[in-house]
Order: sequence, then structure tokens, then C-alpha cells
Amino acid sequence: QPTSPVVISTWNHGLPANEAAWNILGEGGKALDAVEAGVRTAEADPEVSSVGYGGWPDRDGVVTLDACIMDHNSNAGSVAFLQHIKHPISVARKVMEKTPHVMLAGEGALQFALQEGFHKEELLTEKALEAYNKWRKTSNYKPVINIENHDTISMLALDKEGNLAGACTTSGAAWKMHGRIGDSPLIGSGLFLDNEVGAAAATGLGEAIIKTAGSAMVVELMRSGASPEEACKTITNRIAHIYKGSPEMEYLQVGFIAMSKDGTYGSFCLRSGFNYAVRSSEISNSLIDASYKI
Ligand code: SD4
Repeated sequence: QPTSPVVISTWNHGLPANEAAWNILGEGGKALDAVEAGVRTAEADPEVSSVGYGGWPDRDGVVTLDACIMDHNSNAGSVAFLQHIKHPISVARKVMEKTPHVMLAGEGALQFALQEGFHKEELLTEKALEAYNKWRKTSNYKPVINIENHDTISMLALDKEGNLAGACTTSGAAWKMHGRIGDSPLIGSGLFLDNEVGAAAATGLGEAIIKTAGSAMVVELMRSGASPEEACKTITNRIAHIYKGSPEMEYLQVGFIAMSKDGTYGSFCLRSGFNYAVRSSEISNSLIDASYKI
């Protein structure tokens, strides 16, 4: 049912994130401000082990963060492999607004953040360190499906003016190789938006989403007339086809959320267990189970 404003975001941690976004959208604020404020709640929450502060580290015990943001003018900003900064999404927004570039990575991204007044913090919590030490006993790289019902937080919003914005932020796959970058900071993979058509964002195994340019493809299908859910389903099926028979299939999970220009939204994921949160003037903040393939 088309409506505006409206905001959707991935997983359980989408509920508090939507609340923060709605404080802005409900007052007639901008989608861009809403998505930034929204995903910051997950970044700051130490109980969310897959985003920002409290995120599980890589296999060397280092927390490295990926994030990106995009607005209705197709402006985009992104940070990858960023360390020690609690709010990578806000650094990504600064990259978008204050530099001639779209993406900064690693040491350079950190330097830029410090110049912009962000502070260096220890992001590895006691709890994350415990999880890491436990993992080290086996050191087996096998992503966990639907990890404690949270993973990347991706958020899409449509504001009162009819403008879309999107944000995506994560600590990436736990126990990843040091230096690994996922889909979440990559415009077109973790997030894509075309204000004339719609927006899409992803969660799940980043490698699979990158290989299919997932979010960009979802938006292109919507341009050709697919509904948000149909578009998400087609790309999820494409991923399943590519991975069919591979060892990764055992732990593969991907999920997409999408929203069209008129506020229609939908989702699809590979395996059951993925849900997303919706908030609009008609719908009080609630979780919806995504349709799934297996
Ligand atoms: C990534 N999509 O970095 C993110 C989150 C994740 O297993 O860890 N998925 O791939």
C-alpha cells in the first residue's frame, strides 16, 4: 500500500532504528537525516554483535567497519575497513558531503574522520572478545546464518517530499580475513537508489551480494516494472543458482529489502529467519517476516 513517509530496515535491530528515523520523518524531516539517525542506534548498541560498537572482530581480533549512504540526488558516501570510529555511517555522510570522492578506506578513512572531529574509541567489547576467544579454539571460518537475528543494518526511507535515502552499516562477517571488505560499503551491492525508481539494500553474505551487484539489480528490475518483492526474489534466486552445489551453500543467507518511489516496499531472502521492521503513518513500528526460498 503506497504511503509516505515510510521507513524500513533490516532485522530486529530495525525496530529501535526505525523509531529514531521516525522522529525525523514523522515531523516532515528529510529521508537522509532519518536514515543516518536510524542506523546510528544499531552502531551504538553494544548488544548488536554485527554492527559498530560491540561488533565481532575479524580473525585477527580487530573490529573493522563498512558503511555507506545515498541520497535522492544520487550523491553517495562510503567508508570501508574503518577502525576505532563508533559511527561509520556519519563518516560516510561526511565523505559524501565534504570530499570529491565516494569512498575512503582504512587508515585514510580514519584520518579523515579524526579531521572531521570524530573520536578514536575501543570498539571491541568484553563480550565480543569472549566470543572471539571462543572462536579461536576452532578458528573455523563458517558464517552463522541469521546470527542472533541481526546482521547488517540496512535502512530505506521515503520522506514527505517524496525523496528516498538509504543507509547500510556493519562490522561485516565475523572472523573474516583482516582487510576483507563486504558488500555493505559498496554502492550497487549493499545499497542502491535511484530517486526516479526506488531503492534497495542487502544483508547476508557480502560476497554473494557483490558478485551479483545485488541492490543495483533489484532497482533495475523495479525500473522494468517488477514490484519490490518480485525484484528482491529474482536476485535472491540468481544468487541461489550461482551457489548451487557449492560448499558455501550450507551457510549462505542473503536478504534484500526494497522500496519503490511511491512507498511500496517488499523483501525476499534465501532462507527463513530474516525479518525487517516497517514504520509509516499507517503502520506502527512492526516486524515483518520476509518471504523466503528455502
Ligand atoms: C557483510 N553483509 O559484510 C555483511 C554482513 C555479514 O555475513 O557479515 N554477512 O558481508
